[in-house]
Amino acid sequence: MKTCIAADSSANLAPLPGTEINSVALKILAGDREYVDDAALDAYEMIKNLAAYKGKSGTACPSIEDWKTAFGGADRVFGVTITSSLSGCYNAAQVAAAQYEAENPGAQVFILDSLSTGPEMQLIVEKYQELIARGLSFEEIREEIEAYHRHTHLVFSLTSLNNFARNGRIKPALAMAMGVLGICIVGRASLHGELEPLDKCRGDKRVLQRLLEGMKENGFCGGKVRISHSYNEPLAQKAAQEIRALYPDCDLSICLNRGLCCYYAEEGGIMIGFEG
Ligand code: X90
Repeated sequence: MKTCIAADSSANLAPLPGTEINSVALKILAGDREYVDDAALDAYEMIKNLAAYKGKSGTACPSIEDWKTAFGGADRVFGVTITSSLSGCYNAAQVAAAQYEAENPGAQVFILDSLSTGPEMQLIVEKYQELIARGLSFEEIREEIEAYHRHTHLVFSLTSLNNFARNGRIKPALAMAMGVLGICIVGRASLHGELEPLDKCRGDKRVLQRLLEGMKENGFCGGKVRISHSYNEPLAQKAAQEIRALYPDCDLSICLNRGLCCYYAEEGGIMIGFEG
């Protein structure tokens, strides 16, 4: 029996040869240019090009066909998507799941709406891997992942909300209030999977303090932590240091955002997924 995991590219997963994890690319669109968020994308080049580009830009979720391809002929598929409150990804994956099951009698597909993105999705994928390795049944994995998801959270700090506003994904007034250089917005993924601002902060020190407070408010007490950032390694390292100062044995890792998260989190943004 073949089992695979499918996650859209907002999970920032690097291609993992040999493991059955398929990344489903979102797209970033700017004028005639289309950036496919796959392993070949140079996200740094993309954000530099976009910063110089004056026209409209946007994003597009994967198609139903893209999802079906990512299911890769498996008998059991476990999927996870970016929040359905901000993207059509979950909807496309759900339709793909129903079609795939109808076309492949006996196949089973479960898709979790992460109500979040980035490193919180990474935690979900890692949990799927663990549950599959334990040899659990389809139903057991589904129940366990839903239970796990009730204890995973996401906090973030963003240097700009321009691309969110540009794409109608937040109220423009919120983005305008951020116009001041050097101010970051610290927020979290709400229970409904929306961007929930917590505070406006100036300077890394205050940003870190507020991120850690946000983690504690969501019950963090030394569980697993996954950090991703848009070309802000110093801030990611400082966050890791502060977390390890409190919890020396914390299972923590850092990675770069891929294209989709880089586009919305913009250069300097950082996201922290954690167990509460
Ligand atoms: O379908 C599409 O075109 C994709 C739309 C995605 C919009 C949200 C992207 C968020 C990227 C930014 C920081 C975290 C915000 C979390 C809110 C739940 C990451």
